[in-house]
Amino acid sequence: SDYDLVIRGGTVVTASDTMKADVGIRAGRIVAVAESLTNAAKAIDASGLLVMPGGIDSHVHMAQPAFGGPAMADGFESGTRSAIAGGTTTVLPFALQPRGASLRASVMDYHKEADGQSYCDYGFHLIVSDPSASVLGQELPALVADGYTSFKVFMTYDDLVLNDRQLLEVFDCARGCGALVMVHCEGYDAIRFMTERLERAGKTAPYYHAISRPQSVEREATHRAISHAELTDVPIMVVHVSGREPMEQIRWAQQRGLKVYGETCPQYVALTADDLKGLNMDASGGKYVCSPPPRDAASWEAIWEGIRTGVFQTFSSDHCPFFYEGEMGKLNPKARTSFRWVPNGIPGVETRLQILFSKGVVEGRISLNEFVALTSTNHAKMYGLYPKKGSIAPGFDADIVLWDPNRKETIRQELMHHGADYTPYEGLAVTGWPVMTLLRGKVVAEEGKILGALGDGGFLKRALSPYAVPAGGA
Ligand code: DUC
Ligand code: ZN
Ligand code: ZN
Ligand code: ZN
Repeated sequence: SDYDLVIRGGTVVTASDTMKADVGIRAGRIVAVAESLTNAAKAIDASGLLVMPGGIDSHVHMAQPAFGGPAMADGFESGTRSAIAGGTTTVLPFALQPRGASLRASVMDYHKEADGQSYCDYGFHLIVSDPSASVLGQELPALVADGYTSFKVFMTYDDLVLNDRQLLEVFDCARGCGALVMVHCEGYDAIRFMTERLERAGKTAPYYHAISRPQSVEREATHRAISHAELTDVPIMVVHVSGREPMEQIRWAQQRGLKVYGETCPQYVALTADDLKGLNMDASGGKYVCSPPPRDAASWEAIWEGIRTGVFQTFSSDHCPFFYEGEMGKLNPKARTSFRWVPNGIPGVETRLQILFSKGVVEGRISLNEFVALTSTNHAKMYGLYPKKGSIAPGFDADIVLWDPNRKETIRQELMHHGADYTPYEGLAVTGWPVMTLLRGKVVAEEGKILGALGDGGFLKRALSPYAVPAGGA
């Protein structure tokens, strides 16, 4: 036969086109997209379904230790299981460098966790917390050359924060080695000041997490990162943008011709600070603690404006799961004393596509093609995985999600495959659901059942991002 597998009768959607077509797969790759393909060893009937590139989630956390706090609820086994169940076939988690540690040794720790223990393909961004001379002079450039072509830096958190001088040094290094820099834009001192003031006033419930880091704190840091990027002529990706104020800073930079990119996430169009509100330490507010915090309904509209007008290139989950109950939980004894000790992050790798499809496509805010761009294609292009991942065309890996655009479902914990003991989207009604997920031509999930094997997922050595080329040239 000509094909190992043909996906027949579906509507193929890419970032640019929507077409009735069959998809022919051989040796794990797409080899044909045509009106009618025959002579296949096996066929899957996709009539009534959308045939889209598998999701690429370029912002997830798995097996990442939370400093002094509880362990993350997902390692690679449960985290990537959750990904494929939700139609995502590639994830880009972070390999975090603890201060004082070698960057290379840190990356190897994450490989130990992931290799042979993943259901989907994965690459790693680095997190640089200690930009010493040897890290910037040797380790980082060597790792970039080895396919870890992007890294994240933080403007807050005691264990991660870089000062302005360090940010500039790191940006300059990225310029030299062609890495794409992701920046967590929230200002350390402002958060510290607000947190201590709130605690002194006895305002320690989860809701005050949002009060401790309002949009102005995110806006200021976003502007500062942009200024440093301009000074060093280095492109940056501002991750997890929560509302109008930081969005407008990015738009302002883009309109001035600076290479500043933006990412946003489901929590910024589906949750609000009110979800954290009025609830004491025993109530559910702790389930929504993430940073930046979810804002309000007006912010949702600002985020949609940014999505529609191209301010944001990627829609990622920022999957960062912690347990809610029990010893390991967000509201463990220490976290009960103040929001300050509640680990920041929520699960979401399995629900990203449904939320964007439902609120975006079904509610008429974005096209099907924009959906594919925001959930897959743009991630591949931004992070050096294109043209291997991110589209349905000859030559691409056969990473595919078959999607029922009419399926009505209510997101709830019992449907989830993650390690966490809750979903922050419990009770959210959505239209559109993944029916089947294929990784390199193999059916790895179907109707919530995991058919793939642990170890099906492989490490992705990534090319340099074309988006990381400085405005002034390489
Ligand atoms: N930043 C992230 O990217 N994820 C979770 C928490 C945070 O601060
Ligand atoms: Zn460098
Ligand atoms: Zn962050
Ligand atoms: Zn994150």
